[in-house]
Order: sequence, then C-alpha cells, then structure tokens
Amino acid sequence: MFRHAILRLPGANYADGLTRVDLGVPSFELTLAQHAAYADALRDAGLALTVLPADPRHPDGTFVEDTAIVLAEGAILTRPGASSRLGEAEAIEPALRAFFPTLATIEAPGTVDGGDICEAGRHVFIGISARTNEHGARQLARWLQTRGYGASTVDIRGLDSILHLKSGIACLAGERLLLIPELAAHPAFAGHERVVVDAAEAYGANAVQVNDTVLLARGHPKLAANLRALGYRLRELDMSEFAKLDGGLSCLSLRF
Ligand code: CIR
Repeated sequence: MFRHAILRLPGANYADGLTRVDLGVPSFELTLAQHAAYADALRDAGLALTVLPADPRHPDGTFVEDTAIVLAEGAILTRPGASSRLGEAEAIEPALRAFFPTLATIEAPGTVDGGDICEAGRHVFIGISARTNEHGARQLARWLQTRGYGASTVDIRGLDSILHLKSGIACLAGERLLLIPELAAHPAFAGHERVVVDAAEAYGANAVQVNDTVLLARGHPKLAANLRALGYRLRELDMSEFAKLDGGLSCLSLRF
C-alpha cells in the first residue's frame, strides 16, 4: 500500500525543460490543469500529498520521480544524469527527509534518474540509459541489497524511442509487467507475466498502479480495454503537456 506522494507544481518556465520529442510547446495553463487532475487521482487512490511549490531554477522540477528512489525500507537521493537537473535532488531533500530522516545519496561519477528504476516485488530493474550510468547503477544495486532487494540492469541505450526504462515498462501489483514491443523479449523480464503494449500505444506503457487504481494516460484504447479485462480499475488522465517534455505518468510523483 502506498500512503504518501510528493509532487512539485510545474513552474511558469516549464516549457524550457528538456525534451527529445517534437510534439510542440506545452501550454502552461493546460499543464497546471493536467497536474491538478493527476494530484486528484492520487488523492482519490488514498494518498496524502505533499505538493511542493514550483522551483524556477529547474524547469524540469515537476518530474520529481527522477530525484529519488523511495521504498518502504528507505530512500536514496539520485544524481540526475542531465546537468541542468543535477540540483533537483538537493531541492527535494527537505521534503523527503520529513519522511526519511536518514537519506542515502548516489555519488559522482554515478548518475541515476528515478525514471530508469522499475520495482517488481523484491527485484529492481535498473535501466542503463543516457541518464543512468553503470557507476550509478552499481551504487544503487548495493544500497538496494542492504534493504533486501535484488537488482539487475537493462541497457536501453540502443532504444531511441524511450528516454528512461520506465518510459517503456510498468510493473503492476509487483508482478505483471506492461512492456513496449522493443522490451517484450528482453531476457531480463522472462520470469514475469507480460502484457505487450501495441507499438501505436507505447506511451501508455508508463502506467502507474497506486493501491487499487491503475493510472493510465488517456488515448490508449486497446491497452485500456486489455487492462480492464484483466480486472484493473483504471483512472485515465490527460498527459499531452507532459508528453511534450518526454515525461510520463510515473515521473510526476514519488510514491511510498
Ligand atoms: C527530462 O528530459 O529530463 C524531462 N523533460 C522529462 C523527465 C521524465 N521523467 C521520467 O520519465 N521519469
């Protein structure tokens, strides 16, 4: 069960954030409305929210997931892989420390973005990407081990379609994986029940289960029908303005 989430409001300079995709310039008003709907969905799923003010130093700061890995057993601040985002981990620290007085940290030359980290029960998949390097993955794996979790890496550097591992994978209820076609046959996931998302609906793979609700980006009808048929209760959310900055549902919160 998750009980808490930390979010950060998008700032007026949100459109200055990083992106590799060409989906247009986000509207600030719509970004705020979509963020508010996301927060409502988390509240309705039973979470108490800490909503931090926008941080004008970091246009990507609303993507808080990248700044820390949070488990029931403890939390570790990351060291984000994009230089413009390095300060975001320090900025989230006070909010996280209110819940976790002892915080570990990924140290240089390691880099880790939380978007590359996918928990599947007591195992954690760590994406090696343009943002998360081998040093960071090793540090994180050691920290996870001390908390009773196994870890393995998945190299996604050849996959141009995704920024982070979790842009292409979600783990539902600790077991069942949603996977984009490019990751479906990866040996790392062989032991898991897999739902392969249609290539045309790949963005939907970044779904998030929050207690008895699965948050899904709106506009992925085949995946939505598939998940409903599997018995999940869905909450579909408009994500267009976050997709424009390469962000998905999971990036907008730290859940614990
Ligand atoms: C970035 O490129 O870093 C942001 N514009 C998007 C980060 C998305 N985060 C995530 O998938 N966890």
